[in-house]
Amino acid sequence: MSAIQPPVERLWWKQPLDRAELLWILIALAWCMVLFFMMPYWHIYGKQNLANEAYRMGPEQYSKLTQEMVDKYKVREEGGDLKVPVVHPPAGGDAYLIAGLWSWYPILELEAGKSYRIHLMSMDYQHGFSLQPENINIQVLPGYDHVITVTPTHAGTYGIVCNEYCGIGHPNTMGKVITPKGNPVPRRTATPAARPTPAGAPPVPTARKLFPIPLPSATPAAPAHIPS
Ligand SMILES: [Cu+2]
Repeated sequence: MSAIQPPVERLWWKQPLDRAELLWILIALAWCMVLFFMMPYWHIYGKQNLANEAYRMGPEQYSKLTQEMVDKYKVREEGGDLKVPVVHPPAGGDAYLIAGLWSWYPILELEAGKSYRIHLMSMDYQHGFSLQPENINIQVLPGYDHVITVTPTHAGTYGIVCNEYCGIGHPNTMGKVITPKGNPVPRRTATPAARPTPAGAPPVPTARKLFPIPLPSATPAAPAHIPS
């Protein structure tokens, strides 16, 4: 039988199945089954399949949540004239990232060893979240709040590259995730602790509420000084 010439028997599908043909069909089926069951196996025991969640949400509501996080936890700005806010969200909490034409917003500063729920959504078209050099890749769509739970394992600066072509500014659709060395407490946390507390009043809880991490010994919980 030739693959180029028409079959000798015109009604070839009525011919009995050849033994070799049956054998290859069974081998292919068995391999399909192996790969099928490897998917949940890799998800549970492997390290390459992300556990993620997705929720329907409008881009307006999502951008509102992102802006609320930025206003609450912004520690500085980067990117020169672009003034991209760097946000240090509380460990164990939610962190929002917006993909749009043509940038990622804001820059996230995460602590190594702490887990975060990172939310991703596009404001316009399909974009790609590609975290480098870790090589974590996720499609980002408008209308879907895509949540991944991540724990940065070591300090460094990670680049976010858009890996879904999104137009003329696609090569500029980049962002950043920073995991600082030694997890320095951002300057902002020190401010409420330095504020004098009136005698007898409970300590100002703001710093702990914003960043539930132990404050360094550089800011000792000294009793409030009451001038006599
Ligand atoms: Cu793109």
